[in-house]
Parts: sequence; C-alpha cells; structure tokens
Amino acid sequence: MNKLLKTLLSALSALPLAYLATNTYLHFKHPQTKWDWSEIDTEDSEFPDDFLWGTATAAHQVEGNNENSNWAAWEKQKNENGEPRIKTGDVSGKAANQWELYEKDIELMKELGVNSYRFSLAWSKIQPDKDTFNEDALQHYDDVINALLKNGIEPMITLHHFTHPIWFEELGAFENEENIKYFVEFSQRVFARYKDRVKYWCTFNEPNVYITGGYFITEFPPGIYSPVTAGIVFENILKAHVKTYKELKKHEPTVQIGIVQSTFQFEPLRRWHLGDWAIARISSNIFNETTLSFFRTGTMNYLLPFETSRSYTDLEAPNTIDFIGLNYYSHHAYKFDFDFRKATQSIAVEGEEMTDMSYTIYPEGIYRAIEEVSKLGKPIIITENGIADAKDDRRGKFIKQSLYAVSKAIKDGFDIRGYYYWSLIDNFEWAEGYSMKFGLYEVDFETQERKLREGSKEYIEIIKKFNSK
Ligand code: GCO
Repeated sequence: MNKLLKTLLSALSALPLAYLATNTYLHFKHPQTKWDWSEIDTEDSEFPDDFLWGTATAAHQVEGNNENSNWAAWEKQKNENGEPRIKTGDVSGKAANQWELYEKDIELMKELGVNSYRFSLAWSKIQPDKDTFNEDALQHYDDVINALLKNGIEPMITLHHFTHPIWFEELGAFENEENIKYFVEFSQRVFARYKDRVKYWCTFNEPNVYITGGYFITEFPPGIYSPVTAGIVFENILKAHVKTYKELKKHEPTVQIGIVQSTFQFEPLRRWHLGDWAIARISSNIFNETTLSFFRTGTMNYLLPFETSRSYTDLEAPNTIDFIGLNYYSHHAYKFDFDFRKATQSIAVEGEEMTDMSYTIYPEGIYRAIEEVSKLGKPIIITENGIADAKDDRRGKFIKQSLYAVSKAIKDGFDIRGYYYWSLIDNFEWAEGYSMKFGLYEVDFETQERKLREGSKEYIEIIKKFNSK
C-alpha cells in the first residue's frame, strides 16, 4: 500500500515536468512567427520574369444566374432557427453578371497588367441534368478562354469550386463514393474541349474548407454537423482528384494539374495552456495536414480524438499533382473547450489589425504557409490571397506586405510560380453574402459598374515593375 502511494506521488510530481516539457516542445516546434514590419522595406522584392501574375474568381461568386446548383438551393433555405442561411439574407442572384460582362472584366485585367486569370466552370450550367451537356454553356467558356488568350492572359481553370449541380447533390455528392465517376466524366468532357488552350487546371478548390463549411461549421451545404461524414467526403474528394488527374493526364501530359489547398495557422490562444495547444494541433492536422500528407506520403490521416478517425492510402497520390495551389488568408486562435465546436470558434489573434472577416492581417503567415506546402516537393502557385476591406484603408499595405513575404520566400529558394489576388471584383462571399469586399474593383451591384479601388494600385505598381510579358 505504502509502495503504491509512493509510486502514485512520484508520478504526480512528474506531471508538472511533463507539462512543461510538452509545452516547451510545442512552443519551439510551432513558433508563432512575427515580423517587425517597421524594420522591413517592402520595396525590396524581386520576382522571376516568367511569374504568373493573376487574379482569381469562382463561377458562383461572380457569374450570376446559378439557378441549378446546390448553393442556389442553399441560399434560399432557412436554418433550424428560421434565419436565412446567408448571414445577410442575400442570394447570389445576378452576382457581378460576369456571364455577360466577361469582356469588360478582361479589360479590367488588362488595366491591372495581370497575365493570368483563375476562374471556375459552373458545372451546374454545363450539365444541368445528368444526361445533358449544354452546348451554349460550353460555348460560353470557349468564348471566355479565347478572349483571355487574345488579350495575352493565361487561363487557369478550377473544375470544382464548392458548387455542383442539384442532381449531383441529390445523389449525395461526395458523401457517396459511387458519385466520383460523375465528377470525373464532367472533367473529362470539359478537358477534352479546352485542353488545347488551357494549360493550368485545378481539380478542387479547398477540400478542407468544403468539409469544414459543410460538416463542421455548417455554413455551407449540406450544413449537417458530422465529423464522420466529413472524413468520408474528404477521402472521396481526394480519390476523385487522383482519378481525374490520371484520366486527364492520359490525354495531354503537358498540362499542369494541381489541387488547391487553403492554409490557415491555428494558434493556441494561451501558449502556456496545453488544452489550447491540443485544439490548435488537432485543427491543424484535420484542416492543413489531411490533404498535404496524402500528397506527400500517399496516406491521409483524418483524426478527431474521441469522435472519429479515418485513414486511407494510395501510394500513387504523390505523383498526381504537378503543382500545389495555395490559398492563404490569415491565422486563428483557439481556446480549449470540451466541445470541439465551441473550441474552434475563431478568435482573432490579439495585437493585430483586423480584416473585415473575423481574422486579422497576418502577411508573414503566407511565408509559413509556403514553408508548409513546400514539403510536397512540388511547384507552388499562390492561387488566392487577398483582403476583405470595404473601407479600402488596409488593402494597399496588405498587398505590399504579402508580396514582400512571397518574394522573400522565392529568394529563400522556394519554388513559387505565381500569385493570384483574390479577387478581381467584389463578389458573393458564400455565408457572408455581399457584405465582404474582396475586389480590386468595387462593384455597384445595381448598375454593375466596376471601379478600381485606390489600394489596388499597389498591385498594378508591383506588376508593372516585374511583369515582362
Ligand atoms: C474560399 C474560396 C473563395 C473565397 C475567398 C475569400 O476560400 O472560400 O476559395 O471562394 O471567396 O477565399 O474568403
């Protein structure tokens, strides 16, 4: 008895030491990098001659008339409290009417001086029902691609940017492995049509945001909290990527096909608190690591302790991306709670200026994100980076600092091929509706007039300096 008590006591006395050791380890393994911007000359940047300078949009957010997609249906619904799904009560409606105004938008791109444009295809317009491919819609994207090329702008296509046809949603979308074939078929069809003119293809935009929005935060369709289903969907999307990649590459080995990964850093709110660390690390593993480890090692490990775990291996996966698309916006702080949903309510990191979204301006985070995705050993294209800034009093500085960080990464040897600012024009920001102003151009949604924002001129200046094309 005495002996047992002694062992117990000595185990207990080792606890603070173990706590300290774990904390110290985490602290140094995951530093919260801070740069002293007052010491940095953001003019001191350099970019390669063949750099892709771009802007990005997605079909549902800018085109208008997306009547046939899962998001169109979602926007019209109310949640369990009888409130509209979209916080502002907006529906995407006519959006910025890019469907009709794409030539005007290409003129804006010319004014910016960009040499590339990332946009997505509205699957729901191209394949409104399972057995119909709409020739007019296909022709529309032919026209867009041709107009871009005529103006010296390299198109980059995203095949799936959060939205898909209602018929696909009704079949269970990516919850059902059987349905992968529909996505692959759609991709083959459009690829066959545009591959002679389009060199850059992204299969999926942010599988991690898709599953977080749809099955954790429930602000995206189908809006059902289910970490288990999230894992299934994650796996199926990664499988769909691999299948699509293989099919498409068979027919045109020279095209560049990647997947787009959103990277946020998750910080413990209190760096001394192991509970905060646990939430931050678990979130980062689910959000950042699931996709990255799959393409690095062939194994995806998806784990939410006490709730669900999933592992899937396909050793060919690392050979199914030609580049990694990186979307970077900011970082979040998390505070421990036994309820994971509560614990992952985003807290803005203290001491930093806010964007209009619920996160801060943290441009050095793009460097951290680059370091992280570079472990794949593939070229990196920054497929999105931008700021919601309705007052336009932070955009200019944000652009300069972010591009400085990218340039520093290039100087430090990271293989970065391009940068796409999100977004060309104001648009429908998913759950936030039209309240968030990401555009380099402000859009008056009544008149559809576009107006260059002052802060955007910084982007024009930098491009002018380095874009030799
Ligand atoms: C996303 C998307 C974009 C967003 C952008 C701003 O990350 O959700 O790719 O569609 O509009 O990131 O939040």
